[in-house]
Amino acid sequence: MTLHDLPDQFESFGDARKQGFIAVKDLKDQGKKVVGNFCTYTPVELFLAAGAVSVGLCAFSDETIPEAEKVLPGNMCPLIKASYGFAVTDKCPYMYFSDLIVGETTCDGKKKMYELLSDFKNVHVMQLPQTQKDEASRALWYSEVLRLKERVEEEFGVTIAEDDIKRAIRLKNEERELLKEFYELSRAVPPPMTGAEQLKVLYGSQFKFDIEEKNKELRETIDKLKAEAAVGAEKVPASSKRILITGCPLAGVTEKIVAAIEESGGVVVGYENCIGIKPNELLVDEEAEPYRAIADRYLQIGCSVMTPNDNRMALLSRLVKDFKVDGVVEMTLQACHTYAVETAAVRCLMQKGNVPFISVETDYSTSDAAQLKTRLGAFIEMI
Ligand code: BJ8
Repeated sequence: MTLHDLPDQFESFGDARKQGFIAVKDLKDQGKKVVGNFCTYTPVELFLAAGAVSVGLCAFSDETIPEAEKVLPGNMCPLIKASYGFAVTDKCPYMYFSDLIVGETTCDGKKKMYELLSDFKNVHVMQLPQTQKDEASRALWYSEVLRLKERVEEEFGVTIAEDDIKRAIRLKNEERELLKEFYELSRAVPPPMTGAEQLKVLYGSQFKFDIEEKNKELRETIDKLKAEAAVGAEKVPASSKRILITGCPLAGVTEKIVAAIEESGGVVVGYENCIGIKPNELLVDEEAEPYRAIADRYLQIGCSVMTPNDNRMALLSRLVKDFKVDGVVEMTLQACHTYAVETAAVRCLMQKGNVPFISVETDYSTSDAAQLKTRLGAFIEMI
């Protein structure tokens, strides 16, 4: 499917990334500050409260990997190499326009890459605790949120007032609630959209910078899908095997996984990973002290860099039931050790629930597309 084939309710999100390049340049021309980030742990409410624009940086193509490998080891996660490659070549307009780049000490590769990035970009690294349940972790992360607030205020010459941060929290919560309402439409049997269409909206929504406008468009998209379902439109055969995707972030070239599933009689009903459900399930408590509420919310994200990572397991168990899942496909990126090791725990969880499970490892090349199609096709056939 090309972007131009998208039904109109998905169209505006289909080319949002491309349009976002123009939009971010316009915003810079208007004097807006831009903050680039790489990860779901980044508390973007702080940037919005400071009047800055928050952008997700380019990390999903192999285009700049050869350049990155002049510095980074070849046997490293492609997401890290791509991120660094886009920075070093200045081929990512979002990176180019960023006044500040915020990263976190998530996996080893990322935190070491940030050191190199700091040599030529303005980088702030948050010290992310690696466990979620103890008070010391909670206190550390809270202090890191406050340290980021100070950095943003100093960098942009602003003071974030209580009303600013509360408004930013409200807006982001609204966006998350709308995204949740959107992807939960696929709990229906059959779902009202394919997984490829769902992904266009989830990924595309990251490149719309006016949140109020984005929320309006999300509302329209949801309403159109609901209206179509109400008149009995069936876009996906009811017999399609319902697949939940988990693992590393998936977009760009790794959409080959979605294509392999959906060309083999499956339909992706949900994305548990950082492109879909994981970043949107939790809300920031609007009644609590804002910075404490932000810190507590972000620290609960179930990424494999946490030990133990019970929150991912709890979320997966719930999603399998809620989305009436027939099978779970995990995608790990080559040399992502935390997700690769955690595969054993996810497999065990699925075995206990009698849920078919497969884990595939890939990178940002297209050379394994046929092999993935064979493996995922066989998986769907045996469900
Ligand atoms: S919250 S998933 S966005 S860290 S794939 S770079 S973990 S070696 S991307 Fe991630 Fe934040 Fe977690 Fe989400 Fe390292 Fe693994 Fe590469 Fe990864």
